[in-house]
Amino acid sequence: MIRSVLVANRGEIALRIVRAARERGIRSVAVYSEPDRMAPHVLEADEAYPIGPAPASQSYLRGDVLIEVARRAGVDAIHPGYGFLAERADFARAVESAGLCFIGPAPDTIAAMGDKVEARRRMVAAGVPVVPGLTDAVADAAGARRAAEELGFPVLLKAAAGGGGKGMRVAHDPAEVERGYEAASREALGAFGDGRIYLERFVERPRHIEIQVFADAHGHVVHLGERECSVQRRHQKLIEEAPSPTLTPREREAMGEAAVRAAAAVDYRGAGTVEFLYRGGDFYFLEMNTRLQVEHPVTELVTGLDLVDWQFLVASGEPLDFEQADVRLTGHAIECRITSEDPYSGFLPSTGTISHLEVPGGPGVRWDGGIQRGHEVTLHYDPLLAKLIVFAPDRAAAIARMARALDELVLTGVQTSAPYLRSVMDEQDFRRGDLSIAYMEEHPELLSPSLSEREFLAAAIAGALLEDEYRGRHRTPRITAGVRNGMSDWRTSGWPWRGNEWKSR
Ligand code: MV4
Repeated sequence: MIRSVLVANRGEIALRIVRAARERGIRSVAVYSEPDRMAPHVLEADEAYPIGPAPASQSYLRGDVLIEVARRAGVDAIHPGYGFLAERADFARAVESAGLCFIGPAPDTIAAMGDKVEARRRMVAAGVPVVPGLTDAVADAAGARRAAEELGFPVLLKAAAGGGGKGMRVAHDPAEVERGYEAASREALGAFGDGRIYLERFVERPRHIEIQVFADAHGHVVHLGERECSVQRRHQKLIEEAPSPTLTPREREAMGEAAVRAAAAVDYRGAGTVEFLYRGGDFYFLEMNTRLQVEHPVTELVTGLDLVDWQFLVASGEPLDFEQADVRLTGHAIECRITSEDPYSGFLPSTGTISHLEVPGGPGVRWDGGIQRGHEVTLHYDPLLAKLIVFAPDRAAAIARMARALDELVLTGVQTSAPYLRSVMDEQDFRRGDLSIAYMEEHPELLSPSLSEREFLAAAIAGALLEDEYRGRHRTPRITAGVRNGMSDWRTSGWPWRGNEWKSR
């Protein structure tokens, strides 16, 4: 069994991994950039080492430094979390060359899935449905045009080295293909150092449904059901849920079986996700993510499995002690990503110091956070502050629970996605489960605050006064919670009580 692990990450996921290690009796070693010196993932780990200044390129992305720290700390394994070095085959190889265990699949699996054309070829060979399209990159704009005319319009030009939507262009006619080819190829070359482009038929208004897979080192592969991730903006997911609101048991089984075939075809090991586009009962392989994902908690809640614990077990050579038939999905889980972005200014990143934090609680509520009061939010890292996850017997109850939990949340000092997420919980299409990847674009009304500035200010004042009256006697009036979340820098006279009266209560 692994006895010690270096967590090559920061924020909520680093803390999540440190917690799992503690429960398994594994010594955890955190790393931190200068501004993260006092971050929760550092304080909760058994040991912590500095790795450099704030920019990720000089800290969390320094593979050589991380491996050196792992050696110095005498750990057995490195857990990369997500982002940063999690899907860098060369880093995984360097970790293994240093005689350490990389918690993830084999480096060759990471490399194969990182190349989208290669991944597609392997999936076709394994009998996994893919979007009609090419299995090779095209040579030039004329080649792209010929291929598009054969496939039929509209088509999507994609970067072979791609991911995350970079180097993607939709084309509705031959001229658009030629123009799109040049732009996509240039963008892909800039982003990935690889300008190869291939084509697929463009699937309009699909849903993004992904299957969690898990494999041990002995050839056993299972799937843990799906996550619906359609509520996203520019490839950043905002809400994820399990199960998907409308997938039938037969569709789930078919997608699950396809995902297991996909994983088996690349000798998968550990936690992985097979992404699909879904439309009208058809589904198509999109890509495979060879890491633990941000949204893994919704799967944990409906399966009762601890995925990080299973990553440790599988990396230690333990076999999965359950089979596909033992995997039962119960209830409904929803995750909301609390990000430091201002939904009412086009999701512009917001910076500042977290001045107040009250975390929601109660039954069926989970908070995976990496922040505390006094934490400074900068532009150096991605804006994910925390994940609020709820679990309830069915979807309607989960939505009600999420709305309640978001009302309880108090997070001030930066603007956050929370008020936007709260408004989604009341929105009719969301409530009906009528989702697609265009959901956010198709609901621009959610991008304005529900209160006018004047109402907002009046409510804030009333809220602050009422809170003073009610504190210690009743639950804080509901209006204050909603208002306080949008009131990052506004004070009556000190936060949020009048004068110092509260002290004498
Ligand atoms: C597609 C597609 C429609 N048709 N492929 C987005 C990034 C990369 N993972 C693949 N993506 C897409 N591929 C075909 N043939 C639409 C998208 C897409 C998307 C997919 C999943 C989640 C969000 C998305 C947002 C925009 C476009």
